Amino acid sequence: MKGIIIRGINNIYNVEAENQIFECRIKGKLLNDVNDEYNPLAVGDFVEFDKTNEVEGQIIQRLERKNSFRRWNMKGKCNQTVVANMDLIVCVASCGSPPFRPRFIDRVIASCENVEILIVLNKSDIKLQGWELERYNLFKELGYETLLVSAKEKTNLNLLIEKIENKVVAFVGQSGVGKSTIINEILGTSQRTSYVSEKYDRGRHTTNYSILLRKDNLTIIDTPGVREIMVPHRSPVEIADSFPEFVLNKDKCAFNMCTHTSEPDCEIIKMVENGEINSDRYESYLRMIDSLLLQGPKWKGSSNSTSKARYKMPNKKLK
Ligand SMILES: Nc1nc2c(ncn2[C@@H]2O[C@H](COP(=O)(O)OP(=O)(O)O)[C@@H](O)[C@H]2O)c(=O)[nH]1
Ligand SMILES: [Mg+2]
Ligand SMILES: [Zn+2]
Repeated sequence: MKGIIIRGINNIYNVEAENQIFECRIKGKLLNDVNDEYNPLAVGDFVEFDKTNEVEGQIIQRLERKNSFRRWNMKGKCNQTVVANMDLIVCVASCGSPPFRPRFIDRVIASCENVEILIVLNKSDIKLQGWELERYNLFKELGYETLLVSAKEKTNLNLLIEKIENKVVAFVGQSGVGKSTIINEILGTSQRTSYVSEKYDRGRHTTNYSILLRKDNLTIIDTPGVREIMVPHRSPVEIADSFPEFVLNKDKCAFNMCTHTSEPDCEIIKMVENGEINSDRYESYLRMIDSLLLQGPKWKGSSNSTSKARYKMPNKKLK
């Protein structure tokens, strides 16, 4: 039988097939051809499984992925797929509590492989001001779709629904930004919410596994809140390509595969220096490149780098 993984906890996967949910395990210890990741299966994966009884099964194979959202797993020192096969990533951020963190959004964008992205800024009842507002507006100028909502005051949730109808969408973002609250509002579910203060309770999350939820023509995957996100193991050039303002100007760099870090005659560095490219975006990029170094030598032009998928440019044209 074929089905889709809607939840996975401790190697037990809930697989939806023929309007029914089967509790499945992987047949044997390993899944064929899948061994270079922290987890062989993620929510959104299509699998083939054998029914062992009316409600249980054994997973034999993971079917080909059309895309994925991955991050670097520090503990496992390898890439981890958070969600597979979505039509849209909804990156949720908040105006405050926790503070607006644009560099987190930059990293989410760089972790998407072949997926479109919608940036949702929640908690619009708290006002975004000054440089934070400018930095948020920059995403729009760069061509990203953005939407300001408040789950608490139910502002613009109808617009959000319009943008995600008839799609499989994954909500990702820092813990506490309001992912589960938004999802509960629009699906009428009752996922656990509330933000455990990072200061007092590091590492505890209210949502600690991904889950696919449906209602009518809405399909939403809620993902665990994370404090930090590290970009998956990719080449620096691929990460640079997740910055539209770099892509647009990189032809003028002296080097073909310029990483815009220390190469001579780099157009991007020049543009940062003369203020044509936002310096915080560039700093954010450099931090990602630094984090690749911490991941070890494997990424350096490595031939076993499996990621061939290209970053998807925003739809709108840059000014
Ligand atoms: N002020 C305000 N608080 C919100 C809003 N949406 C959610 N919250 C609160 O933010 C906290 C974290 O929400 P939660 O949905 O658990 O965040 P998640 O970790 O991203 O799933 C909860 O205490 C919510 O009540 C909003 O629009 N405005
Ligand atoms: Mg949550
Ligand atoms: Zn360059």
